[in-house]
Amino acid sequence: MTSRRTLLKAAVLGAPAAALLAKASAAGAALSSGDHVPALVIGSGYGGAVAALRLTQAGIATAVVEMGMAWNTAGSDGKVFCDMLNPDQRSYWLRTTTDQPLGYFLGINANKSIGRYTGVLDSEKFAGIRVYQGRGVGGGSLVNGGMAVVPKRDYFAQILPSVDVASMYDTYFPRANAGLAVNAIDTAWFETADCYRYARVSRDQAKASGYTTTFLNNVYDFGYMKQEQAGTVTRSALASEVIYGNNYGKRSLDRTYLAAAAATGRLTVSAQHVVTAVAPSSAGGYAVTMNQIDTGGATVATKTVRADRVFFAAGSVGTSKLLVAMRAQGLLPGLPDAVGKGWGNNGNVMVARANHIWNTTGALQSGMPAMGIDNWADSAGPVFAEIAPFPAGTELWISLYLAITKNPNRAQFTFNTSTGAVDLSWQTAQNQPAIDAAKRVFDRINARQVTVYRSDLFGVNKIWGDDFTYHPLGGCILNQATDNYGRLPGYPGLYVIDGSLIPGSTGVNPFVTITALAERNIENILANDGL
Ligand code: FAE
Repeated sequence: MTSRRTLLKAAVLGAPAAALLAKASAAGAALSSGDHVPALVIGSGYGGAVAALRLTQAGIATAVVEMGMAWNTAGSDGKVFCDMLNPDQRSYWLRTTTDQPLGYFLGINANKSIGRYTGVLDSEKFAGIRVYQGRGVGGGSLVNGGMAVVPKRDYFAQILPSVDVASMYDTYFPRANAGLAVNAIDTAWFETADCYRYARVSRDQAKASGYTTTFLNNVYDFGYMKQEQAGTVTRSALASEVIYGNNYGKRSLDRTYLAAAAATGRLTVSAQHVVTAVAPSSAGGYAVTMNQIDTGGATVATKTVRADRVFFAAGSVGTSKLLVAMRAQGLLPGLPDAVGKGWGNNGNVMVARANHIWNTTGALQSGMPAMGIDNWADSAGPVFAEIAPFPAGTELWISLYLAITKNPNRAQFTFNTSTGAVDLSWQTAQNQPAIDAAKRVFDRINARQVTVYRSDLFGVNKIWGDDFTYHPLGGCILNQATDNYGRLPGYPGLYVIDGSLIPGSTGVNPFVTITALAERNIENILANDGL
């Protein structure tokens, strides 16, 4: 259990550290061809940020390479990020129309034209699923809902049986929560705040239908949110800002782990650099090739640098794609068969219900969810459903949920020799177990409340948001594709340290688990690998 003291100890670094990160991410700080670095980290999400902090703290100069932008410069509207009601080019990664998770309203396509730009949210399309991912210095922390949930202990033991559970819960989960600056909501305030009316309505209906609910910790500063509700600061979570970034209030990784790494003076960040190849170098270590891109996605330079150690932290999809391609192309031919396998969507499925006219959910809704329905103990279909906002700025009587289920289906990444791309075998039909589990809960709530599903938000006459995920996990599973700490066998100095290590499911929102596992693994690597 995270103690209150741990939560209070959480360190959010202020303006000076943020300025140091901006300096470490400035164009002049980027890698040049021919550079030789002791440690190179591919990607700046949770795994990458933990690696960057612990390596730099250990005295090791570390180069982070991130394909997305640094997101530290305001646009012409004075804001770094756009909101969800007025998406512009900053919203999506290299698309000309938005691809909103809830892409329809009243059955009509609600997407908009945007300029093609290296925006902050990627909707990466595979044959049977769209995978949403953050792009930028801070990875998924820039776009996510901030929910910081520690998985259930017995479920964690099931999914990662080779990991010592006691040390995770005694040491690494608390360490992750502190590093992420996780905070708890003031539950008395929650009961009266207009912006959480939607959550109270869903909570009361869940309880009346026999379900248990639980408060969720978050990295969004709830103290700031209180001031937003009181009207004393500029609104962010209360101004429909979430999945395209938050201008205020959110303690994303660029304000926590990465800022702390920059404060050591040993960090450089090469933003807008896409790693395309990693191979052993004849000079020792590894040659890492990358394309520097402009904001239209065009390559402006190709660079190759040498690194003694390389940490793959490009996320479940990014790391798996890179490693599968390197194996197929003969650059890392000895990677194990398990690389590319065991990918899952954390059982994600979304659904919405239509409330009665007297059950208003509120025109003002916090973008940061603070409560979940916990029906995980139901062996016939475990469900942990976050009560999600629908921050449209107007009353819509909608109750929205992101259900996390125990979908056992998994998929595999493979290199497609004819296209040169890496495919993911997941089929939309593989998400049926997630629908079945969620349906048990929401059918009952609908029956007890005499309400119905909305079928106009995920398509035309489509109840379930079953063809996308926010929670890609797996593809390079701990103790299968790597050793028990993320070392890639046969390639000393190559490590995996992100969500690809987790076998497809955490039973809760995943970033605390990814962070804690990264903390555990980097500690062992620093202690044993002669760094
Ligand atoms: P991630 O954070 O995705 O970082 C990988 C980084 O690598 C990205 O910045 C990429 O741009 C970069 N990259 C990829 N390929 C390359 C390459 N070839 N070269 C250079 N850079 C590259 O990975 N989780 C929660 O726990 N709570 C939530 O409330 C929550 N809400 C979410 C809401 C949304 C809309 C989304 C999309 C996700 C949400 N998640 C949430 C999931 C969470 O953000 C995700 O599990 C983590 O970000 C994954 O962390 P990784 O370190 O694995």
